[in-house]
Amino acid sequence: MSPTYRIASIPGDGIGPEVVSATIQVVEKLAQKLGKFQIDFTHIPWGTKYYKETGQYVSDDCLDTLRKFDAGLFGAVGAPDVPDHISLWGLLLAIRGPLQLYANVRPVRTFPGTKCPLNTATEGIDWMLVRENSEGEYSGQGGRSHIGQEWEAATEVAMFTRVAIKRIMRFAFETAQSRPKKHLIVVTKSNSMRNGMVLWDQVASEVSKDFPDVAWEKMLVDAMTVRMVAKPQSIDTIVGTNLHMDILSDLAAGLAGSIGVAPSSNLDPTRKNPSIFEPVHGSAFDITGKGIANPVATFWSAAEMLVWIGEKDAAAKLMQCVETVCAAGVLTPDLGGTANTQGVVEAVCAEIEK
Ligand code: GGG
Repeated sequence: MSPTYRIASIPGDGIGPEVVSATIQVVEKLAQKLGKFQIDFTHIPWGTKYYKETGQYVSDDCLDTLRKFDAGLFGAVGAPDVPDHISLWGLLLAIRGPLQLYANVRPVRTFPGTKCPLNTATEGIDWMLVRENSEGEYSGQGGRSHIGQEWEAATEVAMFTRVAIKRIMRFAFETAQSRPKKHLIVVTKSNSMRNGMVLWDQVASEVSKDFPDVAWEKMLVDAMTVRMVAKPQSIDTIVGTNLHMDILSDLAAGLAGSIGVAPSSNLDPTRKNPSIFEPVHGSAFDITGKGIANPVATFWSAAEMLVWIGEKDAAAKLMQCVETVCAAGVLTPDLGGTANTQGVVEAVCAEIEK
């Protein structure tokens, strides 16, 4: 009997519902065409509308709700009339940390239809970015005092634990080991940040001993930005902290051509909890409702989800169809095309049908 996968669909805010709806259409088409598995999407209404109705971004039982699914497909979070730290902590960060989705994996490569904005040296990018996703600068520690007064103060504590560094480092070395170049760059700021970042360097060195076939090096995050622009071919897998990799992955997506095609996976490598897949981009209120959002980042995120749940062939077929459509010039305006979101969906579905 063919398996049925239960997927939580959390479209969220802004263009999230547009790109998630587009993706459900192509994944359902793929499942129907291949006939090897069923996929059952359940809509979960968390987001800013839910917040305005209930006072919170997610339900009280959100973690147990998600645990009923094999995986989640997320859209975006953020609204013009709610402070970003309220929406981000209310939704995404209320899930990633508590579910211990500690490995945020962001593949970046030049994609058919994208143009590298800087120079041709960035063509042929094929990087794997691994972001620690459970602590660091996103640990939620800190506070404000003397609010509104001249001597107002605020702290934002970056908390790093040996356990969390070790598990993300092992994951990163394993990821690098599985790739042809077997090369890993460990990004820190251990010259000025002399506690947590030095612990990162130490743990990297310890873990590396179990991976003698992986060539690795340390790099300061500021120098890494220059290397990404100037020597992109010298990079394969990169691992770094929650904040550093959030920033570097946007830079990487921009260098490869567009954040509109950049996917991400929030993984629990222990598989105790469902992993959640989402485009790197946010809610993009400037284009919400215009029907022109690029669905490719979410298609690619769904392909990563299919790999994770065990449907590698389906994932490969989906990516091949998406790349064929993009190479044929069916592109949304962010890539210089004239197609709308539904036009891309229909082109990909037609390619799946062939
Ligand atoms: N689809 C991802 C999304 O909505 N991201 C919003 C955002 O601001 N994320 C910040 C982060 O991942 O740290």
